[in-house]
Amino acid sequence: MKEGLVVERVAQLIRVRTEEGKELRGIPRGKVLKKTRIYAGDRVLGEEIDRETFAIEEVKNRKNLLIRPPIANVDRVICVVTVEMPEFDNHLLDSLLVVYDHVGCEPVIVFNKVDLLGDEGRKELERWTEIYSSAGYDVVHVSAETGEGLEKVVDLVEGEICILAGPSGVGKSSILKRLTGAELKTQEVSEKTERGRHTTTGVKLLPFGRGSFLGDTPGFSKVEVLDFVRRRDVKNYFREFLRYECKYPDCTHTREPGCEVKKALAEGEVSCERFKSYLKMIKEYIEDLEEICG
Ligand SMILES: Nc1nc2c(ncn2[C@@H]2O[C@H](COP(=O)(O)OP(=O)(O)OP(=O)(O)O)[C@@H](O)[C@H]2O)c(=O)[nH]1
Ligand SMILES: [Mg+2]
Ligand SMILES: [Zn+2]
Repeated sequence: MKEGLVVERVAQLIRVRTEEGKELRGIPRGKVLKKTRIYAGDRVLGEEIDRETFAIEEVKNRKNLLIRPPIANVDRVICVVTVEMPEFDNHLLDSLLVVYDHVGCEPVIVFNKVDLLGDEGRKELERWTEIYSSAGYDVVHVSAETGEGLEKVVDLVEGEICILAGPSGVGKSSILKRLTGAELKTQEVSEKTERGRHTTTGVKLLPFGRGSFLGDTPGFSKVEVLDFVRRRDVKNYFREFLRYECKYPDCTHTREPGCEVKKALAEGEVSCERFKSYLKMIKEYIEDLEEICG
């Protein structure tokens, strides 16, 4: 049997890309459909039954399955944010980092629209870049307008399934267009709702870089971490906290004695912005926060 990747799923239409790069219409056998639905990102096994058709015999186990839009086996999430237009919301980014890490997608932080920044904006960009790089994330500066920096995004991924995520209006679709060269035929994957707005009804993964695939997602303005991650697990997805060993292994880094994370916070090794974001996520407050962070 041959292996293929489901690169498109729109209503009943499935498109499978074979290892040789041929795109065929995927027709799942009845026994497959009894077991599971088929999503973009699924790795499938089957036969090419004619020049246009790939009969799907089996769906391989998924590493993960993201919702909205449904995409399976996502290796990387490219978290797109901006300093300006729209204004940077660090708590929203931190929430994305936690939730995506939790489902097994390695995040990359991309600051887009750097072409818009003046001196003040540049300073902000550098400040946040320092905070996130020291926390242990890859941070890239790009402009979908000028194309600057996008090659660095390509360099970070190879043969991976990636998605673009982030707030509305930060330029996710513009980056997708730049990276894949594809003019997203929105009409093809959208339909007009009664309110006259276009909503995505299908999912498409586009090839880019060195054997990677990229999917777009719609923007959002809020992520409630506790809808996805248990409260006591949130601390495990603040990767800079993992460098410290507190007195109690289940330390929540709030009021426990012998907390090394709080010590690092007081010493400026852990960022106050990140720590405040953590407290907000777990809906906690500590009395000595002002004292430590000012
Ligand atoms: N100056 C500048 N404008 C940009 C850049 N990238 C995108 N834009 C503009 O920002 C606006 C929003 O871009 P989109 O690509 O639609 O943003 P999006 O993140 O896909 O938005 P949603 O789909 O609503 O989540 C558009 O008007 C783009 O032309 C950039 O690098 N620089
Ligand atoms: Mg978009
Ligand atoms: Zn602690």
